[in-house]
Amino acid sequence: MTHEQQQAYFDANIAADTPIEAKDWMPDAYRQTLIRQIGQHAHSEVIGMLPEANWLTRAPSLRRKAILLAKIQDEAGHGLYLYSAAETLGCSRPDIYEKMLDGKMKYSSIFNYPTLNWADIGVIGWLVDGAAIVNQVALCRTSYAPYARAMVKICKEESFHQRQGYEAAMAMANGSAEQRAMLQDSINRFWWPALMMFGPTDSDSPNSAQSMVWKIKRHSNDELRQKFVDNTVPQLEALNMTVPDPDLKWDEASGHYRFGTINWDEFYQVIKGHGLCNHERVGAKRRAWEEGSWVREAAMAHAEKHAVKAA
Ligand code: BYC
Repeated sequence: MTHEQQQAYFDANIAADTPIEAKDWMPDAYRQTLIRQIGQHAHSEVIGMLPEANWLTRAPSLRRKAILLAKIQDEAGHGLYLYSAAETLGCSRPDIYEKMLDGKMKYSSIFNYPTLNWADIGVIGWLVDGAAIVNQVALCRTSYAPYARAMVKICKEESFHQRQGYEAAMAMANGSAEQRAMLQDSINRFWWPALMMFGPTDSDSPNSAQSMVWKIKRHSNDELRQKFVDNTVPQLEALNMTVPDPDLKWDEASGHYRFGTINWDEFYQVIKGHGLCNHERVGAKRRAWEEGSWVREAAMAHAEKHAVKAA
């Protein structure tokens, strides 16, 4: 096929909602956009283990500790599925991982905020995984099939994460005045950063238009953010907690909650590397990468030895 025929075939498949597989021809810009997004998504999963791991040794009961351990292990698994999906596009895992360590690839802004009290663990499950699910359910229908398949399993696990988070928050909401205050403090710190997870507002999102044409993204950043707010405000009210937004109000005419202005300066500072925990997070991953180099070398030597034997 000529280049024009390949492009026409690809465009027809996108128009017909026929998933694109790894071996199919695809425009280079589509491939690069996917490596960027899937890579960022994978990095977010593994960096996201750190704020939660901070509370593993201080979980208030064995039950809470076992749940938290399982959740953190799930996040490592999500990272593995996503790095594998990225590799099907021809990139190398160490290369994109090192780009993240060098600040050349991003990970989700949300993980640059500290976990200061136990309620943060419930609130991360509820709000952060809750925001992630809204975005990721849409990604189960993304046009690149290996990414869509990874998302199906990830969404099942995220759904458990969201519920365990809400259940932990509910226990605190039904607890002492001190526990309720701790929960409210956590909601106050995580509410706005959770809204920022959906990315810049549509008019300031440089990648959205093309990603929507390619059906990598099925909904815009603002659509998904609105869905999250509409889902979550009633959950918050059910706990008798307050949304830290004086402008939040129910709009009967549109059937949506209207919310105040997001602090976009803060968002851009965080994604440029100037958030509260950027240095700590990347530093921890860099140390683990360097200290684990002997494991990678031993595994590669083992694989090579077996390859020689087999030949
Ligand atoms: N944080 O043109 P835009 C989880 C960047 S982890 C940082 O709208 P796009 C969990 C964006 O990359 C869930 N950067 O971009 C894990 C772009 O920069 P570059 C993580 C952000 O890609 C452990 C620039 O801003 N989920 O659930 O069309 C424990 C302009 O943005 C952010 C995913 O990664 C951000 N929040 O749309 C617990 C979902 N937002 O790359 C939980 C997959 C934007 O041009 N990703 N940027 O330098 C996506 O759906 C899309 O990439 C986004 C952004 C909606 C995030």
